[in-house]
Amino acid sequence: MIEGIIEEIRTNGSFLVTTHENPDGDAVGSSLALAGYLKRLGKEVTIHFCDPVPDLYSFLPLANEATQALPDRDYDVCFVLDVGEFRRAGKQVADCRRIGKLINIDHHLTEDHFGCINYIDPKAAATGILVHRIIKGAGDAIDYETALCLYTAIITDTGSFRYSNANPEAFAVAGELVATGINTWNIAEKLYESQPRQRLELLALALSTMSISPRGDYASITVTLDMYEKTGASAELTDGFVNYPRSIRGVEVSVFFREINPGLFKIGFRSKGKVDVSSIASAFGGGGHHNAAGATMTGSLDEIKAKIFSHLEKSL
Ligand SMILES: [Mn+2]
Repeated sequence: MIEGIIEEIRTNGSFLVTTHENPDGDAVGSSLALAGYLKRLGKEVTIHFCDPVPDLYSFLPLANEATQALPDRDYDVCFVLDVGEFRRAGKQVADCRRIGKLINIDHHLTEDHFGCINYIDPKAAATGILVHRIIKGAGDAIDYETALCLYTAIITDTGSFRYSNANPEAFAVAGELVATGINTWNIAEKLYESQPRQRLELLALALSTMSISPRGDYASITVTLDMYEKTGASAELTDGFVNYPRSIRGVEVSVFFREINPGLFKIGFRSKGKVDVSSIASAFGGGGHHNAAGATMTGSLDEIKAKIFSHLEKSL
């Protein structure tokens, strides 16, 4: 599999590198690492993300080169990274006939094998791990810039090595990346110690809504539209809020109610591992993974909470 990808890199000249909408650390890090590697080989590379690179990751090399407008030209090869379903790469890529041969590199459990080559390994902690395998497989070294990107990909997708996907390979690759001279504290500071104050102000309001079930096995928090107004925070700053109720001792499932529009709510579910929250989310028309899932519901907040809590009372 890797040999086929290395052969495509060797024999082609122009590459498009893209990832999913609302890109996370692995999406940005793995894409920029691969793009930088291709550039080092003297290839012509366009980095296209359908959404802007979040501020949090703007310190990564080449982050400023990511373009939201897909150039109107032909490419030999299009690398699609960290994308479980092709439509998540955005409409421009999905509709384009000029992007060349599709190579799908991913670690999600997925049925959507949309590439000519599909290098999918759900055991890999991050897509960044797969990019590392490709560069090493080609016999090339990992330089400092690539290491910055790949380390960011790995620590964000493993929750700083806390999640169960942090396997021996993730630690081994991280060790190799650190040996290139990257400063892990600097990266951690950029990712976790540089929050906008509005995020903490919004979190304070959200935590004040916390409710815990009678048995103490699930807990929830809520963010409403007026909280954004009060704090000046935007919706993207709620990233990670859903983890707070889960961190309570005894809580197996956390629920995060987020108002999108009046009467329209996104509900995020997180599990500590014993409960499959994807089946809970699918009972409400949503979906996801064992430990992380979501649904969208309409109605009043009280109605929606009553429906979800009664489902949880019965199913946990
Ligand atoms: Mn990922």
